[in-house]
Amino acid sequence: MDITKFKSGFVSIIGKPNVGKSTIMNILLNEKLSIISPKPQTTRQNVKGILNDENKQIIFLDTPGFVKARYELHEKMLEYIRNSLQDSDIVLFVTDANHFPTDYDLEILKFLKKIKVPKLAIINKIDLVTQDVIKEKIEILSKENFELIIPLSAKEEKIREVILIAVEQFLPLHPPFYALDEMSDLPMKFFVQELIRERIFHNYGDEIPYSSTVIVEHYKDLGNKVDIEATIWLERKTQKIIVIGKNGEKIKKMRIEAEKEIHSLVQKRVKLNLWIKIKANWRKKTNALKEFGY
Ligand SMILES: Nc1nc2c(ncn2[C@@H]2O[C@H](COP(=O)(O)OP(=O)(O)OP(=O)(O)O)[C@@H](O)[C@H]2O)c(=O)[nH]1
Ligand SMILES: [Mg+2]
Repeated sequence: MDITKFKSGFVSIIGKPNVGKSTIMNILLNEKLSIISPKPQTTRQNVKGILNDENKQIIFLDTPGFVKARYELHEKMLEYIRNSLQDSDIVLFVTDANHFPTDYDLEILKFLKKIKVPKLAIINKIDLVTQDVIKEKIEILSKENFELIIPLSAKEEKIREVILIAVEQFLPLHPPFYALDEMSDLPMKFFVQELIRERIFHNYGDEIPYSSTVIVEHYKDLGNKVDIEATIWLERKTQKIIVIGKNGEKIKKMRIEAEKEIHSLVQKRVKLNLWIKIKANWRKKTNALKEFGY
């Protein structure tokens, strides 16, 4: 490693909900670090993912989708976005070819005008539109101050190289910020909590995913297996009945899926015990949000 030629920096991934920010970060890292779901507002906190090789270390920050703050939880989510931008060397603005430009896109673009670091735009989900539509979106974005505009589909694996080559051009010369074997600075409990939350997003409709949050109380590594105790916090008693389902079948299906996901992550047998508790209107309460780690 030639330290004088080493490049390292922070790359914030910013965009409205559901455009594929987390999907793209996972592809870049070759690892499922950030949870993904077809529903908007899946990511609620910044998820750091570190990419290491012989001549560079890129620290990606997946952020929550930009929303209008309707709950205190949303205020926190916006704070995560602002924090990520403070440290960033490069901004990766992600949008979708099938909806761009929405009001949220325009608001983010307005906000990004003030950010002085190099900005790259990704138009994701081009698999859902025609060539003409892609051209039209590129034209709109070319009026903004982006170094590069990259139309792509995260459904195609080869996009990894395309994005990495683009990012590397703007990465500053700097020694690595983190140990070269680190992938994230977040604890295992965080990833387990997120995988359970992901399964809630996939298994329940309406307000359940939004009214729920997960706390991992115990994560015991027993060598060849892990024992986990986690609580799903909901806002109302009626939601508890929905989450459990007839004869407990809904929650059982969800738990088994979560165990599978956690197994892929830790490569050990997983025993997951789930509890359900209620905290009325936790999304609007400062103390509850703090308690739940937001
Ligand atoms: N058709 C298509 N779907 C995609 C593409 N990229 C991502 N998706 C899907 O879009 C949905 C949202 O993806 P996420 O990665 O969770 O989006 P996000 O921007 O992180 O969303 P938030 O965390 O809610 O802000 C998922 O169902 C993905 O599988 C793409 O290129 N084409
Ligand atoms: Mg996300």
